[in-house]
Amino acid sequence: MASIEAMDFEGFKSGYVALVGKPNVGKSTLLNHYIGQKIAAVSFRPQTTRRRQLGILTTEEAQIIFVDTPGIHSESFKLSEFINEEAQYALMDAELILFIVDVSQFPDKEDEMIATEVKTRAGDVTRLLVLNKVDLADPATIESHEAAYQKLMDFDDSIRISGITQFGRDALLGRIIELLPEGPKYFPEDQITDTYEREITEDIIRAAALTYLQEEVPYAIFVQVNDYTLRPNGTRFVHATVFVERESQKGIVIGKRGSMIKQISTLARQEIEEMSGESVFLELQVKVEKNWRNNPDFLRYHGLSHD
Ligand SMILES: Nc1nc2c(ncn2[C@@H]2O[C@H](COP(=O)(O)OP(=O)(O)OP(=O)(O)O)[C@@H](O)[C@H]2O)c(=O)[nH]1
Ligand SMILES: [Mg+2]
Repeated sequence: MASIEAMDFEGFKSGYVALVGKPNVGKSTLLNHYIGQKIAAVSFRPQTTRRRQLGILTTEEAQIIFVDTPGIHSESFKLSEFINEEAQYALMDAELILFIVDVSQFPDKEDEMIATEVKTRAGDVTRLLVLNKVDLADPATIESHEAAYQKLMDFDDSIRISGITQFGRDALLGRIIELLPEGPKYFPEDQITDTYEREITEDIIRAAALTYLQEEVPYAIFVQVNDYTLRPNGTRFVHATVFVERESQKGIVIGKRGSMIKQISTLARQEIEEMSGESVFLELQVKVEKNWRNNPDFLRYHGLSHD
């Protein structure tokens, strides 16, 4: 039997494209744009994504398998190990790496840390520097910041884009397809992600909590969907538990006479409806699970551990 490399795919291209970069640079926003649907949770706060997630785009000429990753960061919870490993694994499997940065900001320690990860783990895989958020900076700033980012490693190419205003996004897609090797369709044409709606729903609820809660509280949250049932009247019934680490956080998440949890629930419900195209009834319950971010049993049970 012929090996995959030797087979003829008649010019069809395919491969895994890792989206890496520090938290909050716009990786998941870009993924949602290319897939044309909100499959990845986005928020204005860093560390919205906690797991690897595929976004699969199939066109006439190519199948691009985007791998969204959590931004590698330097906190020291047991949970952070999992988060950072998720990004590292994505690097090892990729055919192409998009190193995404926020060009409106000067590179910092976290950008350097990720650059080191890419250099040590990705071998000679093609690396594209994606300078995102050009809408937030003037040309002179972009110029000088780009020069600083270029120094992080030897990139094969660089491109300026905005995940919000469309600028450069089509050009980036074209460049990705050019750079991919010939290959098969790894996934059926109509499959757009490897993540079940149920898990996306968990991420959406967590992102809604990130949107409204302050400081450390939203990071102490873990969401588990317990019930995800389509009722005979066509409504999706969702029941989820919002875990926090301390009793005091529970009070904050619920808020005065339930005002905070109501806000979170309203935003989450709208986003779940947008994602699923169904009308949604969402019920949230808040529970304390002491210091779960450092609890190996809890993390393992909920799939947040590679041990
Ligand atoms: N102005 C501007 N904002 C952007 C752009 N791209 C993304 N954003 C915003 O940046 C914030 C973070 O976006 P995400 O897509 O969640 O970032 P991420 O890289 O996935 O972050 P993590 O999951 O935390 O690693 C959101 O508020 C986005 O709306 C852009 O090109 N311009
Ligand atoms: Mg993300």
